[in-house]
Amino acid sequence: MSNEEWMTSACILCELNCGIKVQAGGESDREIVRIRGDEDHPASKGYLCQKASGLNHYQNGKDRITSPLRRKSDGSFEEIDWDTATREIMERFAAIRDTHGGDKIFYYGGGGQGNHLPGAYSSATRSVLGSVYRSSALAQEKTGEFWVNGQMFGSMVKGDFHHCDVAFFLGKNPWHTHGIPRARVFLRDFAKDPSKTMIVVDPVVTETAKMADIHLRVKPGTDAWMLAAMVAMLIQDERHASAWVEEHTQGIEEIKSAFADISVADYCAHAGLTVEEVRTAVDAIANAKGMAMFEDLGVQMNHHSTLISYLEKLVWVLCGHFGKEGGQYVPAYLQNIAGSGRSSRKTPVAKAPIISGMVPCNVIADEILTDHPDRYRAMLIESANPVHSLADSNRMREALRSMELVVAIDIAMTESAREADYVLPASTQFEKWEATFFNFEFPENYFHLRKPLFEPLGESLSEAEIHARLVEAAGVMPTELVDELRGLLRDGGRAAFRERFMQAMAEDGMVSKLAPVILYRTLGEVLPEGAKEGAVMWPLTLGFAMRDSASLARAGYEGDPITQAEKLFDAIIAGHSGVVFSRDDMSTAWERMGQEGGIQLALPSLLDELSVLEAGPIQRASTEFPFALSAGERRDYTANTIYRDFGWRRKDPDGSLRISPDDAADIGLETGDQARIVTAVGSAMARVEVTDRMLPGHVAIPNGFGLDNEDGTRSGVAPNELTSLADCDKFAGTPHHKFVPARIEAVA
Ligand SMILES: Nc1nc2c(c(=O)[nH]1)N[C@H]1C(S)=C(S)[C@@H](COP(=O)(O)OP(=O)(O)OC[C@H]3O[C@@H](n4cnc5c(=O)[nH]c(N)nc54)[C@H](O)[C@@H]3O)O[C@H]1N2
Ligand SMILES: Nc1nc2c(c(=O)[nH]1)N[C@H]1C(S)=C(S)[C@@H](COP(=O)(O)OP(=O)(O)OC[C@H]3O[C@@H](n4cnc5c(=O)[nH]c(N)nc54)[C@H](O)[C@@H]3O)O[C@H]1N2
Ligand code: SF4
Ligand SMILES: [Mo]
Repeated sequence: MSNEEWMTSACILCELNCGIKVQAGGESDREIVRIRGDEDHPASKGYLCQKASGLNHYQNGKDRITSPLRRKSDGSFEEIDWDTATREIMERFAAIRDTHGGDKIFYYGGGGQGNHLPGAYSSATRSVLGSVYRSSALAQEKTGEFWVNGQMFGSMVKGDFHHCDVAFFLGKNPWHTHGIPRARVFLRDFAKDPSKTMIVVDPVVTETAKMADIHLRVKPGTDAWMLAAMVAMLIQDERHASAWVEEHTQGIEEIKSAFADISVADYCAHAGLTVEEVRTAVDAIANAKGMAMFEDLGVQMNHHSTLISYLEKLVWVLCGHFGKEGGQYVPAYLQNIAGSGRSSRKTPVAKAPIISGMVPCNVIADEILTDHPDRYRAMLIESANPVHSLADSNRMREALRSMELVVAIDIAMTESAREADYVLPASTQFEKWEATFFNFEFPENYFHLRKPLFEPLGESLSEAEIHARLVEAAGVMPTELVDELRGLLRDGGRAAFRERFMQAMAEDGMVSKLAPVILYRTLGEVLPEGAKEGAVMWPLTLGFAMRDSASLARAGYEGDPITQAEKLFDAIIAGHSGVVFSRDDMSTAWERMGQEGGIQLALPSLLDELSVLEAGPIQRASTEFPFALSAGERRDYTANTIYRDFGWRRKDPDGSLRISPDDAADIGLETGDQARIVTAVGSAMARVEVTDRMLPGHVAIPNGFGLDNEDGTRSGVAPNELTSLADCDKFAGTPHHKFVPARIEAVA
């Protein structure tokens, strides 16, 4: 049976969240049987990649949980009802809060690639618990860059790829990982256009590198030397845009003195590149009308990552590629998931810097496995799988087991949920209204609230409902106010409701903190088409209208800010393919920059860090671990752990270990052989793929593999059984997953 109706939603496998059209069918009409791109989606415009066609493996995947679960004394789980679950969970959290302080209750997650509403609703529960420390996957990849952005620009920045004439991908393989809308169409068109230049810096001959005009095949882990050489070339040859720099930046004298004596020849050699290769790239950047940059995991999960984020930005700022077409801009946002980039607090035990409010992922286990009085004692995990995704899975498992209470909110029985005391079943992203805050497009930015395709399975609930119930179970939902607000919505409409709600927030701080669940229980109940979970968007549209009324007006929402916000909110609820909410030109980049006096070039702690480069990269060829293992490469059929079901993979079903022909010959390996990967923390067996994509000394395994099956077996290598907590960046604490010292052994 198949339902002919095409319903609208989005793919949830990467941050792009391309619009999809779906037909349901199969058993009880609950299967996704047909998927095509949604032409009406503002960014993807009908585009999809090959991964989206498997979305039924997410919706009807294995390991789905459909009832609240409680751990029994024998370690197994039993089903309980929601009232018991929410009551017991809040009683036990409250006991920990009252004895040790709410700051001992840690929150991890809040959303994956396609679902950011859980994080918005969970803030209510966290306020009730007094939980102040939190983290998410962003604190093992992006926080170093956020910190640099915060200091240089006072805001996040993005590259204007769709208008640039030079595109620079640094440790990024957009052919597979996207990161820009319609990535493959973009890359093909860009590569064909003789007036445009694509620069790719990657030790691997990736699909993207093959399309590049300039592929700098840097030695693994040495990007810092290459980028320092680039800055030095610009300074020493006086190639930088001096008039522009004079007008828009501060600190050029410090930069001149820091890079005056760097040996360009030595630094290029350290990176395994010739001076001519690097100079060709620098010439292209210096001569570009607009250069757009994307740095990603190849450098962000590698040595000197925060320094690299800084050097990379110096290269294009010195060439004037900010605030002009094809350069970098400051995006409009409804919810700023990147935060301020500031770091004003430290973690309670390890004293690690908290950037943009997030505890570095690599210290979480150490903050738990200690007798320090300030250790985290309980954890709420939501829409994340830290046992699988954070460094040193065994240590994370041990940390969770040692805690007084762990609660996981997930759709599936994951490696992390298995360590929890309670598991709460969330509806899938196709069973509730859901959205991502990962959109940062320019000159128009958009937002897409997706309508559910199916009823929730079993007893599962949306996170909005779960957090409302947790707050109610704690007895702190202001029920009189809720009733009053419901009455106002019924009789007086939105205006009277807004006035009373604003007044209540001004009078009582707790009302502001609980606002998401109060709105869900009031405004959410009267939204068209039952769009309950959309309620939390209402204050976000108001916030944007207050900050950026002009941008909203250019996008077609006229009137005073309140009128604009209400119009935008209604459009978001009604617009099932997404709506454009901002329309900018490059002058807005300058207006949005949170930095007085222009771009700050001189960041003293990172300029000091340049001295560590003087000694050159560490030589490891003759050590116990002679290889740099990239643990977690993205490939055709990887999508974090969103698909737990392996049936969707049409290639590389067990996730091969890629190795260069020279190394394979040395060790005595051929394609199809089994090899053992050994690191300082663990070992694993993998099938070998000999390929000249890889440089000698460099091997790679994919991410998202190694999920545990119910019967105790595991499919493929779980990368973080091999990675270490200690191996991380000294500024942001982000792990060196792309450079795990390893040994490869042939297995008879
Ligand atoms: N297919 C697919 N797409 C995805 C995802 C997925 O799981 N699967 N996940 C999404 C997520 S969460 C993220 S964060 C992004 C990540 O997107 P990317 O960062 O593009 O992904 P990776 O493949 O992890 O790493 C990028 C590149 O870094 C290179 N690299 C390794 N070592 C070095 C080095 O020393 N220097 C340099 N310059 N490069 C190096 C690798 O060869 C690789 O090509 O992808 C998103 N998109
Ligand atoms: N070694 C190594 N480790 C890595 C990486 C690497 O390259 N190498 N990459 C890292 C990166 S960049 C990232 S982003 C992380 C990703 O790792 P995580 O942030 O842990 O997230 P995902 O693997 O995306 O898993 C998302 C979780 O959300 C659940 N889920 C899906 N839909 C819903 C829903 O609607 N509600 C709820 N409550 N749950 C839902 C899924 O079942 C899954 O458990 O992994 C990181 N780990
Ligand atoms: S995985 Fe492919 S189809 Fe899905 S959102 Fe990303 S680019 Fe779009
Ligand atoms: Mo990521």
